[in-house]
Amino acid sequence: MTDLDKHQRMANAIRFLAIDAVEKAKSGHPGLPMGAADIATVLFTQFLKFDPTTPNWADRDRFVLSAGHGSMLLYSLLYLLGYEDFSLDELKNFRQIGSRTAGHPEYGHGAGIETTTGPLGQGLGNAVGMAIAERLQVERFGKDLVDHYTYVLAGDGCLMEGISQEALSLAGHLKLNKLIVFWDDNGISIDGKVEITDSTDQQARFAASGWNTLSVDGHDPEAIAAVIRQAQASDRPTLIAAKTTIGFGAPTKAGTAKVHGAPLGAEEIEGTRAALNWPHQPFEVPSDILDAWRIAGLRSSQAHKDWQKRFAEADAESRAEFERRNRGDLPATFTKAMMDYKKKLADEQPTMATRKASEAVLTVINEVVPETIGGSADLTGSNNTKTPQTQPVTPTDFSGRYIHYGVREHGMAAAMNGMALHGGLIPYSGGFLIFSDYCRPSIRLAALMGQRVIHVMTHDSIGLGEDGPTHQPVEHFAALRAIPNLTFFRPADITETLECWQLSLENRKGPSVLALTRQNLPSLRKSFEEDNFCARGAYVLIDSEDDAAVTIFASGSEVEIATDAHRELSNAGITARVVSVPSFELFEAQSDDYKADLIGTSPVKIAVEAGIRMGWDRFIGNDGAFVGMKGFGASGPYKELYEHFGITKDAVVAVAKERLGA
Ligand SMILES: Cc1ncc(C[n+]2csc(CCOP(=O)(O)OP(=O)(O)O)c2C)c(N)n1
Repeated sequence: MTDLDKHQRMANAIRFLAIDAVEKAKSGHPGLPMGAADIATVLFTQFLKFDPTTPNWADRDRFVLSAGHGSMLLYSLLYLLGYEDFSLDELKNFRQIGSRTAGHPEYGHGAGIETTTGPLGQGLGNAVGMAIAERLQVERFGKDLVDHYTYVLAGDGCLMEGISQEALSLAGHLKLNKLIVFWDDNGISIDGKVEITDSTDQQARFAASGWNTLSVDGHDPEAIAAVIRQAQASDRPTLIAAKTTIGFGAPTKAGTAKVHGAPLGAEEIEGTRAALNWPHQPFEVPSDILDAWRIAGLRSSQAHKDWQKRFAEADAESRAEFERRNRGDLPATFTKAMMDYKKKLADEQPTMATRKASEAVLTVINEVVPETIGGSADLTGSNNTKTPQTQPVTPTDFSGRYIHYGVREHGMAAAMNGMALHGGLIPYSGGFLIFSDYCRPSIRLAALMGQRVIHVMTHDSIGLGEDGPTHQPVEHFAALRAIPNLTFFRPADITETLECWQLSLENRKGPSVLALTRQNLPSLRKSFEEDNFCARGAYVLIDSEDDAAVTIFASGSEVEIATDAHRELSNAGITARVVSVPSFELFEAQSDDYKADLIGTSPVKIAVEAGIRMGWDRFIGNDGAFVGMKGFGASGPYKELYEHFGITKDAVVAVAKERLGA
């Protein structure tokens, strides 16, 4: 058997596993795996550094299947290479409930899947973050411990999505030379030929953003190997435009949209078996070919051993620190630093905007947690995410800890996911809360994947004032609270800001959003408490000795309004309590008893939040009173806007009195 024969039979093993699994599931996407099998075979058998026996080896090369619909390409590879989590039975259970082989690759379903993909373009964005992470970690731990590539397979769809522009221009700017993207240039998407919708010169586009661009016949293994070698030597990220035929080998459907996302059908499969000379039963891989794949799986075991040796020889401090950061543990000094600062705040009772409070807290955090990587989407001075410890990362210097992401919220959030997935880093970002809409798909994926990324989102309501309704979040609290496994925080003062930061960092299993104000807020927590009150999601800030006639629930900047109203109600002889609600999600996680006690039995329940009502009925019931927004905001000085929209102490007092008949 010639090398070429062997290559083709190995690639055909991928093709037929994909064909057979899609056929058995009666759904899926055979076209991409069939078209990209040659690229994948060359990459995985000759270049990619990985060890199936230790899938999470920190210095492995990363492979991201950005075109996640081609999931059977990845599952076939993982099975053939000998990854334990991907048995033949798993492939036979493709797309079934509980299998590791979901419709699209799901991070956490099995070791070997580096990220969840399916929403096109996200994988490309993640890969940029992974490549940034690699460069950052090289600066911190040296080439002996960190030296890997990030490879991506992206389709036409990934490149058409807007996120691709943010991702590629960021990567080009940062000169991420160890990022290598294969573009599966098959000219086909779902509606037919790509030319019916797009006529971009993709290579010119990438080149314009500082990429190295190469092209290759995606079915010629020698040419593919040569082009990867060239890409590896580049001083810039590389796009490899690989001309392929979607559904390669299918006699009537190859090269057409028919093979993109539907089973081939018995007749076409028979024809494909004949055309590719693959006379085997469904899911059968001849033993010589399976052996060849398994041997390919062992290819990097020596590289892994060498790495282990270098790791063992590293100094004890670097070893311990490398392992701690990769495990995701916070440093032992973290809790004490936070406690000390909390005590100081209780003494000093500062008045400041929570965005400023966040900066003050971050200055404490960044001193003791060296793995945080800050940033902002061109709003550094507004988001207050940069502290003295975080010098900017530049194309030539990755020793810094602060990324100027540019005006690229979506690219930023996707890259942050990639950094978190890479391991060893805790990314946090800055942006305006209103533009959470611009990066929501990546935030959702962070939640789905259970990744610790922290989004500082400032200018969180009409309280931002003059910039007006285009910049004033109204529905965003509700929209973010709706994402499962995302913790949305809206702290009311500096102490709550500290507590919410602490909770965000301690939550390894999901992302957090901190919604922070532009306007000043007083300290509302009057005494030092070791307990993290925000951990309960909602807590009684001001209690009443007797059964309270009124309970006022509020979040963020409106807690001040609630406390002012409380004072006036008390003066009028009306018993009231104030509940601060920094996080709906953490409240829901409390015991039923806690929740029932907290909501209480006041005949009048009022919620105050400068957003829409959605979600607050949980606290105040259908018949509760809501003081907040009903529609979009307006442009004007913020105090006047609060008056204009009736979100005031007087409004709260008035509704309380009216309902009490007082
Ligand atoms: C953000 C997003 N929009 C739409 C889809 C639905 N979708 C899945 S694949 C696809 C076409 C992709 O075409 P291409 O990347 O060329 O893949 P190929 O046809 O080569 O497999 C579309 C629109 C998606 N998965 N993600």
